[in-house]
Formats: sequence, structure tokens, C-alpha cells
Amino acid sequence: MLTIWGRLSSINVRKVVWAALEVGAPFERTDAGGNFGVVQTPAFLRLNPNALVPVLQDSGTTLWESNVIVRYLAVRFPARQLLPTDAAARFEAEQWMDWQQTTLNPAGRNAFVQWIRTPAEQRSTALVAQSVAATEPLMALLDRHLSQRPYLLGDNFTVADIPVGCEAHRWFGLPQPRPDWPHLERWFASLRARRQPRRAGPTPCMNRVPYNHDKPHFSPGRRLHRHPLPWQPGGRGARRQRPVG
Ligand SMILES: N[C@@H](CCC(=O)N[C@@H](CS)C(=O)NCC(=O)O)C(=O)O
Repeated sequence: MLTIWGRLSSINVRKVVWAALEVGAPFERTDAGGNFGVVQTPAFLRLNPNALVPVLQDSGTTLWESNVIVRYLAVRFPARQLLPTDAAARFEAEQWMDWQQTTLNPAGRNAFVQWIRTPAEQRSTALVAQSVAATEPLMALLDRHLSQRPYLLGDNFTVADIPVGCEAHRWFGLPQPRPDWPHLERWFASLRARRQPRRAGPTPCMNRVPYNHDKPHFSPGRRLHRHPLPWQPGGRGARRQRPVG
């Protein structure tokens, strides 16, 4: 039985949970990070000295860094062949995963933080606009890439689709208009509709907290947070860190 540490409102935790479901690995998940705290405790810091989620425990093995954990799960549970063994294809998968971490995520982060983690009266439209301007060309690049193939690597779903798919999920969940990206939308719909071996129903990480595309959780103009926020003076619950999702 694997243990995954981390709250589902974290994009990086969602990648790992989704990968575990795809490979059919039995796991239990313990909420940590954000409102759940835990990450600053000595016991957690022994698992991940960065005080970040996700963390995976598998018998004597402890791993952090979400994309590495996704690849580990694909190798540890090889039956679903989510990580190509051919060197060229394998490193193409890794290329997209690194691109998600180093390029796509930093571009989109400010819009996410401003829309979802920042009270409306403190929101910076300039930061949102800057983030949109950085992200839309990357989404357009993905759209062009996916116009030639069903998945990032070709005909088959691989580990590469997981982090990039989680990023698209987060971006599409923001309460702002977006250009028409038909190939990206088609790929995204196919990811959401996937069925995993041990569960009925579509990909849970693409539907559950904090985003639900069928029944929008957020709408422009609606207050996104209770005030005061839980970690502010007078707020309920003691939090040491704001989640960075
Ligand atoms: N590069 C790391 C980043 C991990 C990260 O930034 N995790 C965030 C959540 S997405 C976190 O733990 N924030 C502190 C918290 O939730 O308390 C990974 O991919 O795993």
C-alpha cells in the first residue's frame, strides 16, 4: 500500500493521485499542506525537508517532486505502459513534463494565485494580464501540437499527459475568457473522460476540488473567499503558509 501525502487542492498532489489511479496502484492519501498544516512538523520534514507536498511513501522508499513521483509510479507499476521504454519516446515524455514545471506553470501561476487565492479587493489585474499574456502562446503551442496527434506523444496516453493535463485543468478553471483552442479542448475532454482501473467514473482529479467544470465553482464577481481568510487575524484555523496550489 502506497501513502500519498498532500491536499487535493494542490495541482502537484493531483498529478500523483491521478498517476496512481492510472497505474492501478493501491494507495491511501493523507491530507497535508495548506489548511491542513502538517508540512512543518518534524515528522513531515524528515520525509520532505522542503516542507512541500506531494510526498510518496512506498515501503522503504520516500520521494518528493511530483513529476518524479509520476514517473516512478509508471516504472513501479509497468503494466499500463505509461512511460515509454524506447529512449527517444521516453525523453520526449520527460521533455513535456519538464516544460510543464519550468515553463507552463510559472507562466500561469500569477493568474491562478490572483483569481483563486487572492481576495477580490486585493486582486491585481496587471498580474492576471501578464500571466495570461505569458500563458496563451503556450496553450496555442499545445493546441498546434495536439492538432497532429491525440495525445502529447502520439496515439497513446503517457505520463506526459498527466502534468500538462493538470495544468490545462487549472487554467480552464479560471473565471476568464480564453481563445478557441479546438485541439487542446478535444484532448482535455479525452483526459477528463478517462476511466481508471480501480474506480468507476471519469478522472477524479480533473473534476474535484477546487474546480468543477460542469458546475462552475467560481464566477466572475463572486466573492471567492470568506473574510477574514482562515490564516488572517480573526480567521479560523491556524495556518503557517498560504498554499501556492
Ligand atoms: N516542484 C514541487 C513543488 C511542490 C509544491 O510547490 N507544493 C505546494 C503545493 S502545489 C506546497 O506544498 N505548498 C505548501 C503547502 O501546501 O502548504 C513538486 O512538483 O512537487
